[in-house]
Amino acid sequence: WLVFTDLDGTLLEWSSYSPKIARPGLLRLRERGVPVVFCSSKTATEQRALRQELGIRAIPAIVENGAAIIVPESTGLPTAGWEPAPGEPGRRALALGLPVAEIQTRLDRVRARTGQALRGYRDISDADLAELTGLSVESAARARQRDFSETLVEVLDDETWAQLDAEFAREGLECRHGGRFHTVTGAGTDKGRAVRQVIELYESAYGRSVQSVGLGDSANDKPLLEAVDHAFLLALENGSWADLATDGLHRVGGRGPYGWVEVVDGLLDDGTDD
Ligand code: 2M8
Ligand code: MG
Ligand code: MG
Repeated sequence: WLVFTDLDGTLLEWSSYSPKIARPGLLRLRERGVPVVFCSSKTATEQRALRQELGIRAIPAIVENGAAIIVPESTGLPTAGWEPAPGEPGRRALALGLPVAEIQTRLDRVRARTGQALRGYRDISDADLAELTGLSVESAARARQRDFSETLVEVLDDETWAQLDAEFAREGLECRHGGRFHTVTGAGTDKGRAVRQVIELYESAYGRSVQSVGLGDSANDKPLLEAVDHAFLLALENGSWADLATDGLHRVGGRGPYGWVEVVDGLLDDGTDD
């Protein structure tokens, strides 16, 4: 097995961002040698802090909503031609989207054309973000260290977001909805593309095909769930599910990490190790 998991509202509790509920399942997967790849809007820095908290090392990471993949050299996965990951010794990075400076320039043009403020992480402080999210100020600082995306904190209705999508597309940008906020990357970037790439890395390293499992809770997880063999959509805080029209999706009754545990227990009981 190869497991791809979203973080907020999936592996992590929605309001506290705590990995406590999922932790034992993560450890059991690790004992069984099942790679668990974090696939999230979170930055490399945020994901590194979480791995450290959980004592997890040497695993690929899909960061900034699929805009980059980071792979430790020690995994032995084939990353020839990838760049050294900035600030992460011993890791290689593959950028799939646009650099953040370019995204900001294009967002400025959308601002000018639409008159929308498109308030994002660049416009607020670590303390502001901590207040908006319940993250600690240190965690908020890690969320703001973005290389390939900008998160918009603007509250707008669905119709306005849909109108903006056309403007983003004109600029070669893409905006994905993560539950709380909206993350803008280069067009053609999403969690699914990054997941397919990581599956290929493992398949070429193993010399055979692998069974992939995906877990998520929000609209930005749709491409992730479509890229895997076994897709699990976890319930939201309010007990309902995000409205994703995806074939073959398993809707899990448990909310966030409670659903995550149900799915992982099922996999582990299945007795399959590959
Ligand atoms: C953003 O991600 C969440 C979902 O994971 C969202 O889009 O609602 C990202 O900026 C992420 O880096 C940050 O940790 C999170 C904080 O809630 O918001
Ligand atoms: Mg989520
Ligand atoms: Mg396959």
